[in-house]
Amino acid sequence: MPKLTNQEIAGIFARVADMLEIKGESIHRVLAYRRASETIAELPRDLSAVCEENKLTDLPHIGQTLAEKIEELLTTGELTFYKRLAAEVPPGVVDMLAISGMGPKRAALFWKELGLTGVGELEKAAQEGRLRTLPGMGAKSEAKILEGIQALARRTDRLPLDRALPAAMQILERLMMLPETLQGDVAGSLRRRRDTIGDIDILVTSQMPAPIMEAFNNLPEVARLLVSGDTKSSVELHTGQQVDLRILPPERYGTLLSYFTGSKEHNVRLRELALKKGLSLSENAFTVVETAEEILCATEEAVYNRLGLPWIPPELRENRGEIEAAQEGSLPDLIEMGDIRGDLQMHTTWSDGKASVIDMAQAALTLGREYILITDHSYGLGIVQGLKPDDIARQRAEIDGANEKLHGQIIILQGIEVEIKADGSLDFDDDILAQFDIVLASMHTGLQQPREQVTARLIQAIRHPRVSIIGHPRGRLIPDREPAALDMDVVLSEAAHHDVAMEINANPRRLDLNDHYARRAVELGVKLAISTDAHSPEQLSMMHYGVSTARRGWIEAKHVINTWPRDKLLTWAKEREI
Ligand code: DGT
Ligand code: CA
Ligand code: CA
Ligand code: ZN
Repeated sequence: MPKLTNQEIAGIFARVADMLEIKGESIHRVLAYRRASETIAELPRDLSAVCEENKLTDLPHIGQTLAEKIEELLTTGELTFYKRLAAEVPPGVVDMLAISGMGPKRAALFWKELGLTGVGELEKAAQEGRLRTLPGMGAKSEAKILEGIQALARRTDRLPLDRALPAAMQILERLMMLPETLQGDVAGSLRRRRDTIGDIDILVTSQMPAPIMEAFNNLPEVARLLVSGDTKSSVELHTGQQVDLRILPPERYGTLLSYFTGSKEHNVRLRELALKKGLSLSENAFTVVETAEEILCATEEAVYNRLGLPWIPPELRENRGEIEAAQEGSLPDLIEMGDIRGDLQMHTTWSDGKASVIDMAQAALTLGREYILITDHSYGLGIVQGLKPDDIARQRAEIDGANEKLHGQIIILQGIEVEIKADGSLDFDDDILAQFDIVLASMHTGLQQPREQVTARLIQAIRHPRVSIIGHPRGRLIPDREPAALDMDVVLSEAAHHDVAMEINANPRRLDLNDHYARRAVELGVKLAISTDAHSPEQLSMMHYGVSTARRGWIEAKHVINTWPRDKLLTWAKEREI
């Protein structure tokens, strides 16, 4: 019997937690299983090895009872407790919890009142209008469940960038430390910095691949080998991620890196160009079609130059016009981290942030920022402790004090993330908004409004004379929340007309605007802001995710207001106000 993997055991505990919750058991019991499941899912080593060392209870959230259940699973492949629960709560009812907005109480309600035991049955019942008659339900919540089911069908198991990138870098670093390794890079969608990642691709060069393969296949993070050969290997990590490794000698690195960076669509175009020159292109080399003679490329520059092109930055390699631009010599001069001078969205203990104004400023200073805009939430947003009108002067005094202490090394500006209410009006009146240096406006609730309504709502905020920036305009969250159904061409045209900047929120779970809409924004003449939305000092370093997204959107420094010197920024914000 093959031993259960960490992911399988984590999955069983997560389902136990769900079943207990549907049964209405105490929240402590539910949480015990849920936390244990998270511990196991994120554990970078083999759970059975920990078990053999008798160290299960050293793991966070694993006590004696849970350790015994893990042992039972590892030795028998089954869990009596799970089987007993599964006999009571149908598995299809547990599956309903994957629908966004569905809690255990509702799942239990649909099961007990209507006898529904699966997502399919639930969908049918919603379409027939049978859910709205239940207590606490209505036509609106019924429609929401239908939308949730459709979103579920679209959902993939691609990883958010911030889960894949650190894992990949850690593995690459280990391989780079081996004496046989000469060069190495993360390739694939990660190198192109897509917002979600299918699998991790790692490339290294060496004259002696065998010891590197051996080391890779035996990394403690590796759960099992999927494919293994002399120069390529695919493994699955304990965290469930797949990693592909390729090794070639350094004189072939250019073609290797180019091929495995992709995208597939970009590669197809490169191969067409090669064929026109009588060459075939693979990960190993160019080959002259007539003579079968190989032409090796040690660098990507050499690959592109052979095709008559300048090197193309990885973020552009999606066959969205970059080949034509390269041929015409009109590739964009993409924004870089070094262009960023300020950060225009962050939260402090004045709302839901974890750190004080000065702590945020000091952290931003070490990252090289010249100025920051503190943008705590306005108080109307029910879910957080927000800034009230009579807090503003006190916060200003604190900011002035911090600025004095910092002696101009970094300048702290006072802003606000004012809530755009469901009707499009703002949480604060005009005279209150006038007290801030720069006003950022965002929507956090009611994002499921119909297209016309939510578009009109955002446009009303864009037209407001005090609003300079719209925060995370579409409101998506990766992987859980679909963006608002905004008519983005209308929104962006309006932003261009009123000279309101649109944010690229650098939080890797938002990346909103995404690459596509950032590019469209700039085409329509809209300015952008790239901001971290940090809720702690550590999160200020997420800026690079936003910059990569901007690069994928063909954005140059001149399009982004926080690359400007502070005076220019403040003048712009003032002049915009009517
Ligand atoms: P992912 O993993 O789904 O996020 O996306 P990628 O782009 O990392 O795709 P992946 O891991 O399947 O392959 C890595 C790169 O290798 C891909 O971007 C281009 C290249 N590649 C893979 N399969 C093919 C293929 O069938 N044809 C061509 N031209 N290139 C391929
Ligand atoms: Ca990949
Ligand atoms: Ca791959
Ligand atoms: Zn926000």
